Amino acid sequence: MAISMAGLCGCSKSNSTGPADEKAPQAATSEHLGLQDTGSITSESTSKQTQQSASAGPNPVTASKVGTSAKKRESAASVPESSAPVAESSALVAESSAPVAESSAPVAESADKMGVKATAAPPLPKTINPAVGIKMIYLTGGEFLMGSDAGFPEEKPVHPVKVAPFFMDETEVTNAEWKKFADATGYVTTAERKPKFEDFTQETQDHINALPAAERKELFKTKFVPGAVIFTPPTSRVETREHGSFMQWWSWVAGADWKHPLGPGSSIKDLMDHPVVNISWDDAQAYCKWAGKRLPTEAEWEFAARGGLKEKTYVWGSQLRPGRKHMANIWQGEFPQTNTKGDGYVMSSPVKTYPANGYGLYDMSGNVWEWCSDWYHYRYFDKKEFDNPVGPDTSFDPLEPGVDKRVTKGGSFLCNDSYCSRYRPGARGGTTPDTGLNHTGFRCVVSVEGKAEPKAATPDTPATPSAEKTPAP
Ligand SMILES: [Ca+2]
Ligand SMILES: [Ca+2]
Repeated sequence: MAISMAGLCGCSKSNSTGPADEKAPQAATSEHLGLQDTGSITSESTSKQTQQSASAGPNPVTASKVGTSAKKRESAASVPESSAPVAESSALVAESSAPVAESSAPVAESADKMGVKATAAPPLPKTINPAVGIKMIYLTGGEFLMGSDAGFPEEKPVHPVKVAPFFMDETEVTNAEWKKFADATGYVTTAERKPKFEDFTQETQDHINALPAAERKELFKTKFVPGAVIFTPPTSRVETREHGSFMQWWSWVAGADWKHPLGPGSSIKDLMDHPVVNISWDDAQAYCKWAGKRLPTEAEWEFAARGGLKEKTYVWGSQLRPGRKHMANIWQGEFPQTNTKGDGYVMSSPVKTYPANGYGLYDMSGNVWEWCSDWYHYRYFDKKEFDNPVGPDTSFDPLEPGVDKRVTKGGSFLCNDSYCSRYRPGARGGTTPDTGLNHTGFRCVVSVEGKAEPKAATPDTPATPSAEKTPAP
């Protein structure tokens, strides 16, 4: 299935009682196509979600709404210049960074602040495409404690993990950087392609085939068109805890893609330094190949996000707003209908707007979710894999059995402390790899030449179909 609501805010209050309540349903569901009356695309569980969300009244995007949102975003006030956060621990601090072609040391400066001796970074691998303009930060690797025992069940247990040295992009890949790739290769993203009938599950295909001819024709004409899944705030208060309620703030928008982040009428003209969005995992993989880089493993991503801090709640420490300062682009106000824009942005923000973490990496919390290379399995941490883990061989999310997902990390501008707190480094998300969403982007890593590298990339398809039953809460 080419379209999924997977990896949506993916959140609910942290005091939820069980897996089924903890994340917004992330289905490759029929709602995206307005198929509420025509059946489920994926699973039994999806079918239930469809019924519930249909009764809750999905909130379709209109052209005028998209235009309004785009305007709001363009006029968003910028956040005051902020200084680097003070790290709380000196452990595992990266030494230096190296831009694409040369080496410099902005992170060495931050290491010095923490009283850690800086060491020279090895050269970047020559395989990196010289056209790429994103500076890379060298991370020495090492052991850290992954996950969070205070978070959602899928974040547990905290367990020691070791990662090898690697370089990571200083920022999320921006629209300007993605444009270089698109211009050089002519690559067409998932969101720009017309979904194919065969992309859908057999159940859905059968259902569509059973429709009256006229209805079927209309469906193909209006819904089987390129697009992406876009956040569309409801105009009135909604019950976020209700199962399937996420459909009230997510809509399939025809014509939404990386160049039109909110759909027709929106543009990236004034967003070139914002993270590229509506990029599927498959798209990110294509970019990585062109750039001579790769997606980070979940372990690498979390190691990097923690910035040398040990088991801290946030990538900058223990307090959400130290000194009342906004440390990341998240959501203020009552999600999803009211955003007070306390941090300056309702939607994405320019990369580097908020302070870097202890390793000199920006937006490791919030702004946009970031793809990792691993398959998502909500109980993967039970295996406690230690040495350069690359994720499970199979994917499983109890909310959507049968839907294979890749890991996303870091949360987004939609994450709210009162509803979703997945901007924490231990938090995890999962999204189907062929879905573009307007709160999801990515950044790349590259291994150090001659050093150990995570074992072979995880397979394109999980080793076995997801057949696990949803466990009892
Ligand atoms: Ca914000
Ligand atoms: Ca991010």
